[in-house]
Amino acid sequence: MGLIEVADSIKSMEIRGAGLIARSAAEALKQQALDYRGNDLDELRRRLDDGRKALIASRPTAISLWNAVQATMRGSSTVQSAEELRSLVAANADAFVERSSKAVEIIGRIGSKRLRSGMTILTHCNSKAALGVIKAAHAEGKDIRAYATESRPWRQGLLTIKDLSAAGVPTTLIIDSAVRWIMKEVDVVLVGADTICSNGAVINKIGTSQVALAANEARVPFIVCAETYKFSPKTVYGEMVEIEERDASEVMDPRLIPPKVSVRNPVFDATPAEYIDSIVTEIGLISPYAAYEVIVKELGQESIFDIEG
Ligand code: RUB
Repeated sequence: MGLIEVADSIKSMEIRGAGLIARSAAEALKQQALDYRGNDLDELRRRLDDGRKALIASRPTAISLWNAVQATMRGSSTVQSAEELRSLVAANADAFVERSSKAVEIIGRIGSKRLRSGMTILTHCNSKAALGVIKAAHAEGKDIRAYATESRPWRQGLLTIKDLSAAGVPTTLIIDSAVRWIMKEVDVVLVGADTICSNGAVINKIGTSQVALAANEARVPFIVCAETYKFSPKTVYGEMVEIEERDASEVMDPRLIPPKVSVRNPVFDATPAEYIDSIVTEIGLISPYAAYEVIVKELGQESIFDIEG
């Protein structure tokens, strides 16, 4: 798949989930670099810059995508030749993909310590990081079960139940509006993240904040599972996270919308830090209020002041 096809597949959600879109973007930039066989450094820079922009524009909310592109292009402004740039981009992309995949495993190991036999977990949408925790606990022999929300309109919950079923975890599917009713049977909520802001707010699939409210009311711990490249240097710099609104046709057939009626389809929302018990990352289990430190330590002070594009 060429870079533009990858960007299109991210836009159309054939490639989805904040971790996977980040890894796919890094790999697409690597391929773009390797596909250019010439020796013109400026030409290769132009191609990579166009590619970088197309990837970043493909989905606006997940900072994982932006962080992946930054990590892949790191150091590229100082290279002296096209060959050097090709090798640098390829090595950066490989390192990012390896680190990202390892992070999901480590999050599974750390997060599973918070799950005990007899627990019921509720998860929303389809997060590899959150499901990794549930699957790790199950693989360790813990007798746990899960509730998965449907996650309208895309119904990513159907992917979640398939994944948990394949791992052998007893799982029940519920519609999104059943969350508050079911919460009295739930011991812990585990969700993923697309972006974590410097003030500890977590941006994830639409409906996540409602799940957090219901969990808070029922005194059920709400835990976020996220790799450190889901933390946003841009928010330290004061930027607001753009919440993607997708086409209304994903919610209902436009031909059936009655006159005077409009349909909106915001696909992410923000859960404030006060509703979040903890965030499981590959560098450990942290408070949402430690988000700033994670950004500085893991993504580097310079990432905060180098936010072009
Ligand atoms: C997916 C979603 C997931 C996060 C984290 O939204 O909100 O919870 O991306 O996923 P969409 P992961 O389906 O719109 O991409 O843990 O797999 O990175």
